[in-house]
Amino acid sequence: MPIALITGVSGQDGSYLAQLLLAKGYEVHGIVRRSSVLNRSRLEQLHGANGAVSLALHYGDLDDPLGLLRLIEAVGPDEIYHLAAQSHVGVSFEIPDYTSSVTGLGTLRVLEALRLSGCQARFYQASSSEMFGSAPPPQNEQTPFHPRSPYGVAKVFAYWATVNYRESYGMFASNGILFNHESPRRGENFVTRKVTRAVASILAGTQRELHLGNLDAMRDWGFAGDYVEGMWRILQHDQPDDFVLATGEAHSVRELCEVAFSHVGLDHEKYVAIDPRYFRPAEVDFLLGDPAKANRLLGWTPSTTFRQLVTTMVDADRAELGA
Ligand code: NAP
Ligand code: F7E
Repeated sequence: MPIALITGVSGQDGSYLAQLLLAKGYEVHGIVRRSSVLNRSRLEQLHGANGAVSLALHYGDLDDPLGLLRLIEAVGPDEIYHLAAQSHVGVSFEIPDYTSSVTGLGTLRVLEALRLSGCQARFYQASSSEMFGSAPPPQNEQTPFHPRSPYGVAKVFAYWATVNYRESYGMFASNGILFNHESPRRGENFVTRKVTRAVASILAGTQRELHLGNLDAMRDWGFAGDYVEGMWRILQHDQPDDFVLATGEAHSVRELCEVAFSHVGLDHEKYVAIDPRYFRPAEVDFLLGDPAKANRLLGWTPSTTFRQLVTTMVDADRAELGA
């Protein structure tokens, strides 16, 4: 039975990936950080009928290099999926130092712990389309990076650290350069979930308006469940390499609002208000990925359309709020 270790297992992607790997017969270990209240709601799906969790959780933090080393030695994984990060772009402008440490240096710490352990695990780095920043669309593996936030800058560092450990030490270390991917498990302060949650709250009568920032930003939004399958395929490839995962289709934040509100018969223009608090010091205007390489070499294609994704998220939020 192959053994996988996931950092960031309590996050959106970590929970889908754990589910996928358990279904594939892996022994799955996840790293969680200590918090004053348990933050494992996304892992509830993994509870067995008797309430038992079928994956092993270990306390750890990207700020604790020796702890990471001890964990890798103890678990002895065949594959490491490094997903943990301070992942919010807007917040990264408010806490740039912390974001650089966790999202940038955190990757280096996992790579170095892996190297020192002597463990031969394959390593996956959760790289991001935010690295492309202001590079014109469409973006692929050859597109030069021009990050526009402390988060994007930290991800560029982590990307190159991964390439550098591959080239320096012959490690099987790969980057998945993933464009935005969403789900009903998406954090509530990312724009898709903020919108779908607002639609449900407005229907429930607990919210009157939705305050947003830049409605003109274009994003290539896919479904997280499809993207974790892509992560797995990247580590099953015969050699380490870097791959873009995207849908190849872009939509604006305004279109996102139109689809979400009209799904329940509401006109978004009556509810959406522009709030400058949500503008970023520098914006990424247009992300549109070209996933041809992943399609050709990994046989990966996304299965969910933009409309399916948004309406599924609205329906899930309605069900959760009883609206
Ligand atoms: P997410 O929901 O924000 O999850 C982030 C995970 O990292 C959580 O489990 C979080 O733990 C953990 N974490 C944060 N700081 C940590 C620390 N200091 N030590 C240990 N764990 C820590 O993010 P996601 O959407 O699943 O994304 C997964 C990865 O893919 C991230 O690296 C993200 O930057 C990257 N990415 C995401 C997208 C996307 O569209 N979703 C696209 C490209 C790349 P808590 O639960 O305790 O907060
Ligand atoms: O913003 C605009 C905002 O925060 C999308 C992360 O998973 O994907 C994600 O980063 C767009 C931006 O995602 C609001 O200005 C307008 O243009 O949902 P988001 P993101 O910044 O694209 C990448 C690939 C990652 O790697 C990241 O980890 O929507 N926008 N009004 C807003 N955004 C937010 N959050 N809130 C608003 O009110």
